[in-house]
Amino acid sequence: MEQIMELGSLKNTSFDYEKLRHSLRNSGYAILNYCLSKEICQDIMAFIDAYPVSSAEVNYGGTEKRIWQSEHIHSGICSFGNFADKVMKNVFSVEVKLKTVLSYSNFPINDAESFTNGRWHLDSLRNQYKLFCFLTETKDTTGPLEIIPGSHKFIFKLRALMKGKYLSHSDLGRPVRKYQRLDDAWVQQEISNLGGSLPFLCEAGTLVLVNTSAIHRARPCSEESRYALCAYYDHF
Ligand SMILES: O=C(O)CCC(=O)C(=O)O
Ligand SMILES: [Fe+2]
Repeated sequence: MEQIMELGSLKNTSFDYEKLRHSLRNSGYAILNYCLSKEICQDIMAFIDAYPVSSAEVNYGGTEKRIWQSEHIHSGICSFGNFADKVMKNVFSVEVKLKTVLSYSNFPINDAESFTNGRWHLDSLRNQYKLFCFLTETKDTTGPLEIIPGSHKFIFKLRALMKGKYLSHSDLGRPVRKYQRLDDAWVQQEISNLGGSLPFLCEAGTLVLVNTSAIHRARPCSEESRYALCAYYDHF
């Protein structure tokens, strides 16, 4: 926190944690507005752009660039990581240390079906949390993170499991489970049943805490770009 203050990168540190907990419980996410300044967002974006492609993970035909363990490379990202740990402590009343901060950028994909379909997934069947920071204003067309609120609830997961939508016999011994790439047609039905999906359309510098056992995806980016940070945590 002290380091963040020194950097002058943090705009908003006072949150109604009870309200955040309530939103997480009921909807599977919580939004923390106006956390990082535009300046620090731009500085981190410049770092992502300058980072050699050869050392990054590249996906979606070269349109996604991912830098793992980036908190060890850039001091502003390190500060974000420290702040993320404090947010987790305040929300969950547990002392946790992040596993990594992923820094990444997305540019428009060509609309090959393999890049647009099959994106809905869960990270885990058990409750698990990630803290995202969007470094650019996110719009419908820039590939926002999208969640199906309510799909994190135990009863929803149990029903999906019983219908065989999350696990299948053939998952045994396979690296990818069924819930890591859900059936798009089934997800569309559940979106109607649960009252819609929610793309996070927000100002640059906004943080979103997500229970990633809810159904979610990165919507394909079709225009401009999206830059983000994501603090990863183990189950706790
Ligand atoms: O990039 C995104 O918006 C979401 C990616 C995702 O599914 C994840 O980090 O778990
Ligand atoms: Fe995910």
